[in-house]
Amino acid sequence: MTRDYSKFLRPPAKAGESTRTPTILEQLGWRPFFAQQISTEEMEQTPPVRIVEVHRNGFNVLGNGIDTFIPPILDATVGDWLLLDREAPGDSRVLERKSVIKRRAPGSDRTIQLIAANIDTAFIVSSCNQDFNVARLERYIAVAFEAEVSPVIVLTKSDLCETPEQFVDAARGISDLVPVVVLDARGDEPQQRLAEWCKPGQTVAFLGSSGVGKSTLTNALSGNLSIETQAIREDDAKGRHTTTSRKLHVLPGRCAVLDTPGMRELQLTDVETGIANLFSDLHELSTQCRFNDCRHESEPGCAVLQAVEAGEIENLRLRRWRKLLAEDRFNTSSLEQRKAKDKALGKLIREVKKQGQR
Ligand SMILES: Nc1nc2c(ncn2[C@@H]2O[C@H](COP(=O)(O)OP(=O)(O)O)[C@@H](O)[C@H]2O)c(=O)[nH]1
Ligand SMILES: [Mg+2]
Ligand SMILES: [Zn+2]
Repeated sequence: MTRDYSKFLRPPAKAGESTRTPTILEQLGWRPFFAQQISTEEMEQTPPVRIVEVHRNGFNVLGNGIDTFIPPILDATVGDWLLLDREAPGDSRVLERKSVIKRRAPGSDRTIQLIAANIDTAFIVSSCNQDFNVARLERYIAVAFEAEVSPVIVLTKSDLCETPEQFVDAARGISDLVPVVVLDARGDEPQQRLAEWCKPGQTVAFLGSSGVGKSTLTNALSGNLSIETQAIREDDAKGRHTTTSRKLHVLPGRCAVLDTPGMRELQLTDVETGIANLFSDLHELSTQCRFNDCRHESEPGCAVLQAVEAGEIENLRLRRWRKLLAEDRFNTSSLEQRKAKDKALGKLIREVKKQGQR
């Protein structure tokens, strides 16, 4: 009897594909963009590690032969690459990011909350039920565009819906730049349908409201890490929070996957470019308005309103665009005022200290 060893052999390489097994760092998402930022010497003295888990009192980091817990570092977030300072881990340097997803923190003090760094693809998840909301999807897409992360809309619970096409059509109408996938998040479907974005070395994140299937999708991709998912009541489509901390699951031979807790609100801040990318047609038109600061409400010579009147642009879409622009302007300006205030206060404190030293 001859044995079949074929399954132990690697499949033949396709043209342009390297046969080399990715290193541990590469599997964690390491790539030339980060390597370029450091010297060989630094690489040896302060080895790169990636933040894979965020807790109140610190971070879990992974590297080549490193799996450790370090104190929190200001302004670092899950997905960040650090140069690990072994003596003083809390002083480790954060490498420049390829991308960062952020929002305005909930509450009244309008600060920025970092959601994740160095994500390649953001799967924006909604289910084919009452959760589906074009305005909400647009919000996430604008944030992804601004962060320079590629958004993909994932519509879950196709199995519970009689007419998923209706949701797919509405999602496809949002932007030509955003692919749409509809699936049952349980079982094998996600592995196949999301494979294109989940190659080794890639980092993907699931974003969206609670109960839409983010943890179920993470489970499906990882082939059963048994991440807690929770039953949802059919009548009101409301899920409860089950994911408390953000965790990047590094799947050997596959991608790294970030599951996030459902965000009750995704408030925009500093996403002018993201909004312009998403509503590129409206943005383009607005450059032809008579007034530079046209708000496209009732101003004379407004090219946007003219296009709406001519039936070229949907009025509801115009309204959603205006709402996002106004929100972004408001949050961004108050953030700048705050920064200016903090700066002034810092200066005052330094001067008082100086006087005290005299
Ligand atoms: N039938 C069906 N149930 C799903 C699907 N996706 C998620 N669920 C269920 O919806 C509930 C909430 O899912 P979960 O992954 O915890 O949502 P998360 O809050 O976004 O992480 C769980 O009971 C899942 O089993 C799907 O595509 N089809
Ligand atoms: Mg979850
Ligand atoms: Zn206008």
